[in-house]
Amino acid sequence: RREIQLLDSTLREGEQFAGAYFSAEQRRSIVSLLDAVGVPMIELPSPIASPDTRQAVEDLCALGTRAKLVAHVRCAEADVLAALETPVYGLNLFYGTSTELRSFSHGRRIEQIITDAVPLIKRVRAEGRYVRFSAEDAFRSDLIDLLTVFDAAVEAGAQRIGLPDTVGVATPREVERMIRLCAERYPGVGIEFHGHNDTGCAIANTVAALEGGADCLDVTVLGIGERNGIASLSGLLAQMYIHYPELLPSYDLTRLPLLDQYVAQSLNVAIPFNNPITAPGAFTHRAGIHTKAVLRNPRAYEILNPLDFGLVRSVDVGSRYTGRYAVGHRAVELGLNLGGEALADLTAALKAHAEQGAMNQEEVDAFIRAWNHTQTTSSE
Ligand code: HCA
Ligand code: CU
Repeated sequence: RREIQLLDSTLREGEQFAGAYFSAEQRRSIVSLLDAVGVPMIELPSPIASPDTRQAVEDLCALGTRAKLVAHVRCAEADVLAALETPVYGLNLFYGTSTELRSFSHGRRIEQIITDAVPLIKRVRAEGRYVRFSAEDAFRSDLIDLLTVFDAAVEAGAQRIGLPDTVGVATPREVERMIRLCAERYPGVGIEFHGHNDTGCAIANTVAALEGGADCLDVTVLGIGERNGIASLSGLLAQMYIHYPELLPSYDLTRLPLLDQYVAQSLNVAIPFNNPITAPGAFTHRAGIHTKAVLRNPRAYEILNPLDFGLVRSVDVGSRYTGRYAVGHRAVELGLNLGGEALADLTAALKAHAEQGAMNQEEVDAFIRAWNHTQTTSSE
């Protein structure tokens, strides 16, 4: 069976999200919740980033999670040595290889990148730790440069190579092609993809990487990260649940909502209205045609079963698009058994009322009760 690992980078990439800050307690809770969901790899910031971060890496390793914890580390000796002093499972090394990053960021030539990275990869391997080497901004890198650097990294012992779409420029087709090219060129070496969402393709690109042969996919909770972030854990899990359920046996998807809520709360933001699985309306059905079918069989308009995620579906009755099946269903829940004609009248009245604006559940219930009351009193 093919093994695909999700790598969650909420504590590293995620804390690069504008305004994000995770306290020591929040870092611990996030790692524990990720572990409960079953995410197999968790990326932590570089221990050299700050004294608190170094301490956090130590403390998080001490939690004894099932998930393997790796540190995200620049290809600089001091950074690597600091990470090796902590008990992390391995190091995720990275180095910018695009013309843009080579000119405007670190100013190094490809030969220099190799000279810097190779001894560090060997060093990490010599310590018996896992090492991944990624080429930052891979999708704007010259192909020959990219492969030259990867050849050297693999030769030096990197167990996985990473292709981040650092600026979110790639299309799904490009991603699939590049990943396949690398998977064929480096058999026996893992391939990791990390997709930014600048053009809204993060999840699509990450799925394309999976289809192209990647064995490690980077995500964060809610997709938080630099600028507008990367692929979200819930988005990837939704895709895998449908297309690759055999890859999810060790996950507990019912723990996902709590994780998303916890991270949203820690950031003081709401879960995005369009978030896969955990958006407030992700399992709310509204239009009459939809609700009629869903009340017969939810599969009509649901590809994900909310129960598998510990969630429930709801039927929104309070709109001008509502239908008599939905209204009748709610009326029954309120203890009213209306005949066909009465139901048609009630539905018409409710739709007319909703012309002035959407009604919430309480307003709908009050409306149905009041309508029923006038009916019964007027017929006396
Ligand atoms: C960063 C860049 C990075 C690294 C990804 C990786 C990216 O924020 O420093 O290590 O593979 O998007 O390129 O997140
Ligand atoms: Cu990134």
